[in-house]
Amino acid sequence: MSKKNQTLGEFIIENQADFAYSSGELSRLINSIRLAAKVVNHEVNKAGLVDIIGAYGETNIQGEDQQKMDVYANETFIKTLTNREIVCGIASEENDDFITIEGHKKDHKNKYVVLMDPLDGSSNIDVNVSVGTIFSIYRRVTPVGTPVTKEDFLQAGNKQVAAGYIIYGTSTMLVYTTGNGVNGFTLNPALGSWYLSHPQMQFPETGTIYSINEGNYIHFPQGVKDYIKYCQQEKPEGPYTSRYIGSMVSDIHRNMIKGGIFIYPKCSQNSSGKLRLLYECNPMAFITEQANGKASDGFERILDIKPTELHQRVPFFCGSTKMVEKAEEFMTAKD
Ligand code: AHM
Ligand code: MG
Repeated sequence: MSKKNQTLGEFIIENQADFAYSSGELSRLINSIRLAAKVVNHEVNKAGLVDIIGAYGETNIQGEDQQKMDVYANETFIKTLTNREIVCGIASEENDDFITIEGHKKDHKNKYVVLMDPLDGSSNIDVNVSVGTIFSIYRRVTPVGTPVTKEDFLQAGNKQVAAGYIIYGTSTMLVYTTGNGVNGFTLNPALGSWYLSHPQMQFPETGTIYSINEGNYIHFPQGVKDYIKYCQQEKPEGPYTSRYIGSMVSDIHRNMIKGGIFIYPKCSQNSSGKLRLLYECNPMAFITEQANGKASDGFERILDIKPTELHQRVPFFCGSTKMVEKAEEFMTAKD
Protein backbone atom coordinates (compact mmCIF):
# COMPACT_ATOMS: atom_id res chain seq x y z
CA MET A 1 0.00 0.00 0.00
CA SER A 2 1.33 3.44 -0.87
CA LYS A 3 1.87 5.93 1.91
CA LYS A 4 2.04 9.68 1.69
CA ASN A 5 5.55 11.01 1.11
CA GLN A 6 6.99 7.53 0.88
CA THR A 7 10.52 7.52 -0.49
CA LEU A 8 11.95 4.92 -2.83
CA GLY A 9 14.24 3.69 -0.06
CA GLU A 10 11.28 3.15 2.27
CA PHE A 11 9.28 1.56 -0.52
CA ILE A 12 12.05 -0.93 -1.29
CA ILE A 13 12.33 -1.96 2.37
CA GLU A 14 8.57 -2.23 2.75
CA ASN A 15 8.17 -4.29 -0.41
CA GLN A 16 11.17 -6.54 0.12
CA ALA A 17 8.97 -9.59 -0.36
CA ASP A 18 8.26 -8.52 -3.96
CA PHE A 19 11.89 -8.96 -4.82
CA ALA A 20 12.46 -12.36 -6.31
CA TYR A 21 14.53 -14.57 -3.99
CA SER A 22 14.53 -11.67 -1.54
CA SER A 23 18.18 -12.00 -0.55
CA GLY A 24 18.65 -8.25 -0.44
CA GLU A 25 20.91 -8.34 -3.49
CA LEU A 26 18.22 -7.16 -5.89
CA SER A 27 17.18 -4.31 -3.59
CA ARG A 28 20.82 -3.24 -3.35
CA LEU A 29 20.96 -3.33 -7.13
CA ILE A 30 17.91 -1.06 -7.48
CA ASN A 31 19.47 1.20 -4.84
CA SER A 32 22.61 1.51 -6.96
CA ILE A 33 20.58 2.35 -10.03
CA ARG A 34 18.74 5.10 -8.18
CA LEU A 35 22.07 6.54 -7.06
CA ALA A 36 23.60 6.45 -10.56
CA ALA A 37 20.39 7.98 -11.93
CA LYS A 38 20.78 10.96 -9.60
CA VAL A 39 24.34 11.52 -10.77
CA VAL A 40 23.33 11.31 -14.44
CA ASN A 41 20.33 13.55 -13.78
CA HIS A 42 22.64 16.17 -12.32
CA GLU A 43 24.77 16.19 -15.47
CA VAL A 44 21.84 16.04 -17.90
CA ASN A 45 20.34 19.08 -16.17
CA LYS A 46 23.56 21.01 -16.69
CA ALA A 47 23.95 19.95 -20.31
CA GLY A 48 22.87 23.32 -21.66
CA LEU A 49 25.33 25.16 -19.40
CA VAL A 50 28.60 23.46 -20.06
CA ASP A 51 30.28 22.41 -23.22
CA ILE A 52 29.49 18.79 -22.68
CA ILE A 53 26.92 18.19 -25.37
CA GLY A 54 27.51 17.32 -28.99
CA ALA A 55 28.97 14.36 -30.82
CA TYR A 56 31.91 12.73 -29.08
CA GLY A 57 33.51 11.81 -32.35
CA GLU A 58 33.16 8.06 -31.95
CA THR A 59 30.54 5.68 -33.25
CA ASN A 60 29.02 2.81 -31.31
CA ILE A 61 28.46 -0.72 -32.59
CA GLN A 62 25.23 0.36 -34.30
CA GLY A 63 27.24 2.83 -36.40
CA GLU A 64 25.57 5.80 -34.70
CA ASP A 65 27.30 8.88 -33.36
CA GLN A 66 27.74 8.70 -29.61
CA GLN A 67 26.90 11.85 -27.72
CA LYS A 68 29.05 12.91 -24.81
CA MET A 69 26.27 12.40 -22.35
CA ASP A 70 25.82 8.82 -23.63
CA VAL A 71 29.38 8.09 -22.68
CA TYR A 72 29.04 9.81 -19.33
CA ALA A 73 25.82 7.97 -18.46
CA ASN A 74 27.29 4.67 -19.58
CA GLU A 75 30.37 5.11 -17.43
CA THR A 76 28.38 6.28 -14.44
CA PHE A 77 26.02 3.30 -14.43
CA ILE A 78 28.84 0.82 -15.06
CA LYS A 79 31.07 2.30 -12.34
CA THR A 80 28.28 2.49 -9.79
CA LEU A 81 27.22 -1.11 -10.35
CA THR A 82 30.78 -2.42 -10.52
CA ASN A 83 31.96 -0.67 -7.35
CA ARG A 84 29.10 -2.10 -5.32
CA GLU A 85 29.74 -5.65 -6.42
CA ILE A 86 26.14 -6.55 -6.96
CA VAL A 87 26.15 -7.69 -10.57
CA CYS A 88 28.21 -10.28 -12.36
CA GLY A 89 27.82 -8.74 -15.79
CA ILE A 90 26.58 -5.71 -17.70
CA ALA A 91 25.56 -5.29 -21.32
CA SER A 92 25.02 -1.81 -22.69
CA GLU A 93 23.92 -0.23 -25.93
CA GLU A 94 27.20 1.64 -25.88
CA ASN A 95 29.48 -1.41 -25.56
CA ASP A 96 30.10 -3.91 -28.34
CA ASP A 97 30.33 -6.85 -25.95
CA PHE A 98 29.12 -7.58 -22.44
CA ILE A 99 31.30 -6.76 -19.44
CA THR A 100 32.23 -9.44 -16.91
CA ILE A 101 32.39 -8.32 -13.28
CA GLU A 102 34.32 -10.78 -11.18
CA GLY A 103 34.11 -8.99 -7.83
CA HIS A 104 36.97 -7.91 -5.56
CA LYS A 105 37.50 -11.46 -4.37
CA LYS A 106 37.45 -12.56 -8.01
CA ASP A 107 34.94 -15.22 -7.03
CA HIS A 108 32.11 -14.31 -9.48
CA LYS A 109 29.66 -14.65 -6.60
CA ASN A 110 27.04 -12.15 -7.76
CA LYS A 111 23.84 -13.43 -9.26
CA TYR A 112 22.40 -10.69 -11.46
CA VAL A 113 23.15 -9.32 -14.91
CA VAL A 114 22.01 -5.86 -16.02
CA LEU A 115 21.30 -4.83 -19.59
CA MET A 116 20.84 -1.15 -20.25
CA ASP A 117 20.50 1.71 -22.61
CA PRO A 118 22.22 4.35 -20.48
CA LEU A 119 20.81 7.33 -22.37
CA ASP A 120 18.05 6.62 -24.82
CA GLY A 121 17.06 9.36 -27.25
CA SER A 122 20.27 11.22 -26.50
CA SER A 123 20.13 13.33 -29.66
CA ASN A 124 17.28 15.13 -27.86
CA ILE A 125 19.72 16.56 -25.31
CA ASP A 126 21.01 19.14 -27.77
CA VAL A 127 17.51 20.61 -28.00
CA ASN A 128 16.55 20.37 -24.31
CA VAL A 129 14.03 17.55 -24.75
CA SER A 130 13.52 14.59 -22.41
CA VAL A 131 15.79 11.55 -22.55
CA GLY A 132 15.82 8.35 -20.54
CA THR A 133 17.76 5.43 -19.12
CA ILE A 134 16.35 1.93 -19.58
CA PHE A 135 17.42 -1.12 -17.57
CA SER A 136 16.62 -4.80 -17.49
CA ILE A 137 17.69 -7.26 -14.78
CA TYR A 138 18.00 -11.04 -14.99
CA ARG A 139 19.27 -13.74 -12.71
CA ARG A 140 22.24 -15.43 -14.36
CA VAL A 141 21.65 -18.90 -15.78
CA THR A 142 25.25 -20.14 -15.65
CA PRO A 143 26.62 -21.34 -12.29
CA VAL A 144 27.54 -18.74 -9.67
CA GLY A 145 31.31 -18.80 -9.15
CA THR A 146 32.12 -18.87 -12.87
CA PRO A 147 32.50 -15.91 -15.25
CA VAL A 148 29.26 -14.88 -16.99
CA THR A 149 28.70 -15.95 -20.59
CA LYS A 150 26.55 -14.63 -23.43
CA GLU A 151 23.89 -17.14 -22.38
CA ASP A 152 23.28 -15.11 -19.22
CA PHE A 153 22.36 -12.09 -21.36
CA LEU A 154 20.47 -13.81 -24.18
CA GLN A 155 17.45 -14.69 -22.06
CA ALA A 156 13.87 -14.16 -23.17
CA GLY A 157 12.21 -11.07 -21.72
CA ASN A 158 9.77 -13.22 -19.76
CA LYS A 159 12.69 -14.18 -17.50
CA GLN A 160 13.34 -10.60 -16.35
CA VAL A 161 13.22 -10.19 -12.58
CA ALA A 162 13.04 -6.41 -12.73
CA ALA A 163 13.05 -3.62 -15.29
CA GLY A 164 12.70 0.10 -15.25
CA TYR A 165 13.42 3.44 -16.77
CA ILE A 166 14.47 6.86 -15.64
CA ILE A 167 12.99 9.79 -17.49
CA TYR A 168 14.96 13.02 -17.34
CA GLY A 169 12.05 15.32 -18.15
CA THR A 170 10.34 18.35 -16.70
CA SER A 171 10.80 16.38 -13.54
CA THR A 172 12.97 13.30 -13.21
CA MET A 173 11.20 10.04 -12.55
CA LEU A 174 12.27 6.48 -11.88
CA VAL A 175 9.65 3.93 -12.89
CA TYR A 176 10.22 0.24 -12.27
CA THR A 177 8.69 -3.17 -11.79
CA THR A 178 9.79 -6.31 -10.03
CA GLY A 179 6.85 -8.20 -11.51
CA ASN A 180 4.27 -6.93 -9.06
CA GLY A 181 2.92 -3.83 -10.78
CA VAL A 182 4.66 -0.63 -11.81
CA ASN A 183 5.50 2.23 -9.49
CA GLY A 184 6.83 5.66 -10.37
CA PHE A 185 9.00 7.85 -8.14
CA THR A 186 9.71 11.53 -8.72
CA LEU A 187 13.03 13.05 -7.72
CA ASN A 188 13.00 16.03 -5.41
CA PRO A 189 16.27 17.57 -6.61
CA ALA A 190 16.59 19.79 -3.55
CA LEU A 191 16.63 16.79 -1.21
CA GLY A 192 17.98 14.15 -3.58
CA SER A 193 15.13 11.83 -2.62
CA TRP A 194 12.77 9.92 -4.87
CA TYR A 195 9.13 10.07 -3.74
CA LEU A 196 6.41 7.63 -4.71
CA SER A 197 4.31 9.87 -6.95
CA HIS A 198 2.71 7.34 -9.31
CA PRO A 199 1.72 4.18 -7.39
CA GLN A 200 0.52 1.17 -9.42
CA MET A 201 0.69 2.80 -12.84
CA GLN A 202 -1.71 1.39 -15.45
CA PHE A 203 -2.16 1.93 -19.16
CA PRO A 204 -5.76 2.88 -19.90
CA GLU A 205 -7.26 -0.06 -21.81
CA THR A 206 -7.50 2.14 -24.90
CA GLY A 207 -6.58 5.68 -25.84
CA THR A 208 -6.39 8.26 -28.60
CA ILE A 209 -2.66 8.90 -29.01
CA TYR A 210 -0.50 7.22 -31.65
CA SER A 211 3.26 7.71 -31.63
CA ILE A 212 5.25 6.77 -34.72
CA ASN A 213 7.80 8.50 -36.94
CA GLU A 214 5.47 9.18 -39.85
CA GLY A 215 8.32 10.62 -41.87
CA ASN A 216 9.20 7.01 -42.66
CA TYR A 217 5.66 6.29 -43.88
CA ILE A 218 6.72 5.34 -47.37
CA HIS A 219 9.00 2.62 -45.98
CA PHE A 220 6.43 1.08 -43.60
CA PRO A 221 4.77 -2.32 -44.12
CA GLN A 222 1.25 -2.05 -45.57
CA GLY A 223 -0.31 -3.15 -42.25
CA VAL A 224 1.27 -0.17 -40.46
CA LYS A 225 0.23 2.24 -43.23
CA ASP A 226 -3.34 0.96 -42.93
CA TYR A 227 -3.29 1.29 -39.15
CA ILE A 228 -2.08 4.90 -39.44
CA LYS A 229 -4.95 5.66 -41.83
CA TYR A 230 -7.30 4.03 -39.30
CA CYS A 231 -5.90 6.31 -36.55
CA GLN A 232 -6.59 9.35 -38.75
CA GLN A 233 -10.18 8.39 -39.55
CA GLU A 234 -13.18 10.10 -38.02
CA LYS A 235 -14.46 8.07 -35.07
CA PRO A 236 -16.91 8.78 -32.24
CA GLU A 237 -13.94 10.05 -30.22
CA GLY A 238 -12.53 11.88 -33.29
CA PRO A 239 -9.34 11.07 -35.19
CA TYR A 240 -6.47 10.06 -32.90
CA THR A 241 -3.81 12.54 -31.88
CA SER A 242 -0.28 12.09 -33.22
CA ARG A 243 2.48 12.63 -30.62
CA TYR A 244 6.10 11.66 -31.25
CA ILE A 245 8.93 12.97 -29.10
CA GLY A 246 11.58 10.73 -30.63
CA SER A 247 12.60 9.57 -27.17
CA MET A 248 10.93 6.21 -26.60
CA VAL A 249 10.92 6.41 -22.82
CA SER A 250 9.08 9.73 -22.92
CA ASP A 251 6.66 8.60 -25.63
CA ILE A 252 5.74 5.42 -23.75
CA HIS A 253 5.63 7.16 -20.38
CA ARG A 254 3.11 9.68 -21.73
CA ASN A 255 1.06 6.96 -23.38
CA MET A 256 0.99 4.94 -20.17
CA ILE A 257 -0.53 7.90 -18.36
CA LYS A 258 -2.87 9.11 -21.10
CA GLY A 259 -3.58 5.99 -23.16
CA GLY A 260 -1.89 5.42 -26.50
CA ILE A 261 0.25 3.27 -28.74
CA PHE A 262 3.93 3.57 -29.63
CA ILE A 263 5.13 1.90 -32.83
CA TYR A 264 8.61 1.52 -34.29
CA PRO A 265 7.97 -0.92 -37.16
CA LYS A 266 10.31 -2.56 -39.57
CA CYS A 267 10.99 -0.39 -42.61
CA SER A 268 11.87 -1.27 -46.17
CA GLN A 269 15.45 -0.14 -45.49
CA ASN A 270 15.66 -1.86 -42.08
CA SER A 271 13.96 -5.24 -41.89
CA SER A 272 13.96 -5.44 -38.07
CA GLY A 273 13.18 -1.84 -37.20
CA LYS A 274 15.55 0.27 -35.13
CA LEU A 275 14.99 -0.55 -31.49
CA ARG A 276 17.03 -3.13 -29.63
CA LEU A 277 15.28 -6.12 -28.11
CA LEU A 278 17.39 -6.71 -25.03
CA TYR A 279 17.81 -3.32 -23.44
CA GLU A 280 15.08 -1.20 -25.07
CA CYS A 281 12.06 -3.33 -25.99
CA ASN A 282 12.19 -6.10 -23.37
CA PRO A 283 12.31 -3.81 -20.33
CA MET A 284 9.65 -1.48 -21.78
CA ALA A 285 7.52 -4.54 -22.64
CA PHE A 286 7.84 -5.94 -19.10
CA ILE A 287 6.80 -2.60 -17.62
CA THR A 288 3.98 -2.28 -20.15
CA GLU A 289 2.53 -5.70 -19.37
CA GLN A 290 2.87 -5.08 -15.66
CA ALA A 291 0.89 -1.88 -16.22
CA ASN A 292 -1.90 -3.74 -18.02
CA GLY A 293 -0.70 -2.88 -21.51
CA LYS A 294 0.54 -5.01 -24.39
CA ALA A 295 3.81 -5.21 -26.32
CA SER A 296 4.48 -7.17 -29.49
CA ASP A 297 6.48 -7.11 -32.70
CA GLY A 298 3.19 -6.76 -34.56
CA PHE A 299 2.51 -10.49 -34.35
CA GLU A 300 4.24 -12.07 -31.35
CA ARG A 301 4.64 -11.14 -27.71
CA ILE A 302 7.97 -9.32 -27.28
CA LEU A 303 8.70 -11.09 -23.99
CA ASP A 304 8.55 -14.53 -25.64
CA ILE A 305 11.17 -13.80 -28.31
CA LYS A 306 14.30 -15.88 -27.78
CA PRO A 307 17.22 -13.51 -28.37
CA THR A 308 20.11 -14.58 -30.56
CA GLU A 309 22.31 -11.48 -30.40
CA LEU A 310 23.17 -8.84 -27.83
CA HIS A 311 22.30 -5.90 -30.09
CA GLN A 312 19.41 -7.54 -31.93
CA ARG A 313 16.71 -5.22 -33.27
CA VAL A 314 12.99 -5.87 -33.34
CA PRO A 315 9.82 -4.09 -34.55
CA PHE A 316 8.00 -2.69 -31.54
CA PHE A 317 4.28 -2.12 -30.92
CA CYS A 318 3.63 -1.10 -27.34
CA GLY A 319 0.85 0.52 -25.37
CA SER A 320 -2.81 0.31 -24.44
CA THR A 321 -3.97 -3.27 -24.99
CA LYS A 322 -6.91 -2.55 -27.28
CA MET A 323 -4.83 -0.27 -29.50
CA VAL A 324 -2.01 -2.79 -29.88
CA GLU A 325 -4.54 -5.50 -30.67
CA LYS A 326 -6.07 -3.31 -33.35
CA ALA A 327 -2.67 -2.61 -34.91
CA GLU A 328 -1.93 -6.36 -34.88
CA GLU A 329 -5.19 -6.98 -36.77
CA PHE A 330 -3.98 -4.69 -39.54
CA MET A 331 -0.57 -6.39 -39.56
CA THR A 332 -2.05 -9.87 -39.82
CA ALA A 333 -4.39 -8.79 -42.58
CA LYS A 334 -1.58 -7.41 -44.73
CA ASP A 335 1.77 -9.11 -44.01
P1 AHM B 1 18.98 5.72 -29.49
O1 AHM B 1 19.07 4.54 -28.55
O2 AHM B 1 20.11 5.73 -30.46
O3 AHM B 1 18.78 7.00 -28.77
O4 AHM B 1 17.70 5.43 -30.43
C1 AHM B 1 16.49 5.09 -29.85
C2 AHM B 1 15.52 6.21 -30.05
C3 AHM B 1 14.21 6.01 -29.35
O5 AHM B 1 14.22 6.59 -28.08
C4 AHM B 1 13.25 6.71 -30.26
O6 AHM B 1 11.95 6.22 -30.13
C5 AHM B 1 13.82 6.43 -31.61
O7 AHM B 1 15.21 6.24 -31.42
C6 AHM B 1 13.62 7.55 -32.57
O8 AHM B 1 14.12 7.18 -33.80
P2 AHM B 1 13.72 7.93 -35.14
O9 AHM B 1 14.45 9.23 -35.11
O10 AHM B 1 14.18 7.05 -36.24
O11 AHM B 1 12.23 8.12 -35.14
MG1 MG C 1 18.48 3.64 -27.24
